Amino acid sequence: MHNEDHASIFFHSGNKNKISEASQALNRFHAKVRPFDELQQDVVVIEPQMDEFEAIVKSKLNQVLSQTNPDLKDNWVMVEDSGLVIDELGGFPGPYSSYVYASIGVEGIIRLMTGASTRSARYISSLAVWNGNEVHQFTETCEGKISLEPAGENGFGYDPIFIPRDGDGQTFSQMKSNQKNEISHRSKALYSMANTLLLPSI
Ligand code: ITT
Repeated sequence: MHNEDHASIFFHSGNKNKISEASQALNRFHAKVRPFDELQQDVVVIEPQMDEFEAIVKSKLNQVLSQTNPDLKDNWVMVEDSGLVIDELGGFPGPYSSYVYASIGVEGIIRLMTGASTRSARYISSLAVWNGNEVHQFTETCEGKISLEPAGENGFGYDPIFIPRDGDGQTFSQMKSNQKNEISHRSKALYSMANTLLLPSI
């Protein structure tokens, strides 16, 4: 059978990095992640301004499902909401990570952290998936700290300033993508899903 005929997990996200990380993470479970755009291109998601990742991601999934026209057959639909939570900044940027990254960037965060008494932080990934019957949600974190200055070229977003606790002292941007994927918040949420649900497999 041709690959395209197998059931897939269609991931709706405007962030290509998220889609490739998810695809890489679920490879070992023989599940195929494809951009939702391959199914339908005119779905518009307005990210609600809420404090809870779980509530945001639920809204995102409902918006996608209510606009989905093609028959999903055995395919699944997934969305994710993630962000960086910095203790010294009272949890900022949290659910506003995407907006804050676009406005002040990693340099802005480093400036805000000048003189900080603690640099502890965590990434959070919350995902919601429709498996044809019901919605399941998974949320995981990746503990770490904010570096003193940006370092590395890989990854995306806040990766140049995030040093995961379970790594070797390098920022996510200094690591190879498979090193990040072993311990990241996103992979952990995806692994929780894979260990709980029987994924559509290739
Ligand atoms: P979609 O909502 O369309 O999926 P997005 O990039 O806007 O794409 P979010 O609203 O979930 O996604 O915002 C998450 C932001 O948090 C993201 O843009 C990054 O700035 C940051 N972020 C999340 N996970 C990250 C990671 O693994 N590495 C670096 N930055 C991350």
